[in-house]
Amino acid sequence: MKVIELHRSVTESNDRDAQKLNQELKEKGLFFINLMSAAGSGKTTLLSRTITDLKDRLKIAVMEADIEADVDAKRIEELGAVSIQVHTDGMCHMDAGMTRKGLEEMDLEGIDLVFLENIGNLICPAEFATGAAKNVMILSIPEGDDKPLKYPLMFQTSDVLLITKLDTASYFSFDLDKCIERVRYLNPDIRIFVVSAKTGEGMKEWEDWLIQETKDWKENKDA
Ligand SMILES: Nc1nc2c(ncn2[C@@H]2O[C@H](COP(=O)(O)OP(=O)(O)OP(=O)(O)O)[C@@H](O)[C@H]2O)c(=O)[nH]1
Ligand SMILES: [Mg+2]
Repeated sequence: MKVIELHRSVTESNDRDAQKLNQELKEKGLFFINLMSAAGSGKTTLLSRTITDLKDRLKIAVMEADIEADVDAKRIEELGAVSIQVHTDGMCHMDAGMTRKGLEEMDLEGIDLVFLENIGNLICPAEFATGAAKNVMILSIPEGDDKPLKYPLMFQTSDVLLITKLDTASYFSFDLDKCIERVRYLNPDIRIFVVSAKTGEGMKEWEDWLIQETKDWKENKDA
């Protein structure tokens, strides 16, 4: 398992670095998604299920960012997918320069889609662009339907929201309609999928979206 130590990028503008990386990835036709959520909301579980379900349709690689450990990258590697573990020197987010370094260390030959599993929290990752084509976030049902009120920037900077752990809905007083209304107030254009990575419910819609977006990104690579 490859583990890379990264340090804060010292550059004038993270936004500019992110834009440059985004453009380069477009030229290569490599679709790159920044996956964000609170710790333990189910990022690695969702990625594992997605990789397994799509193994005959998309070649997926994962960059696992954590402050310590390599357990998540090992979980992905066990599925036979390309993965790398990066450590962020104690920082609670990835920036564009760090992301670029991580990507450079990965063997991306033949890969269609790369996920960055960002550090688990709903605050810092939302403040730093990574160069990703799409920002995707997870809110799991046990976290509560009030999270859009408390962490609005995360919901505003995401292109897609996955409401997960649907199989646990009967144990929590999570008002799905109210939650979606709060999210749409912050971000009317956000795409929402309601899923369970455990039972597979709703996963097909999310996976169809991924297949289509990866294809569109590739086809527009010279645009
Ligand atoms: N019931 C249920 N449990 C889930 C689901 N998805 C994830 N979990 C559980 O939630 C816990 C955390 O899942 P992870 O995938 O490790 O979460 P994570 O967001 O990657 O965690 P960090 O990387 O530590 O931030 C595990 O016990 C999973 O089994 C789901 O859809 N339903
Ligand atoms: Mg994880």
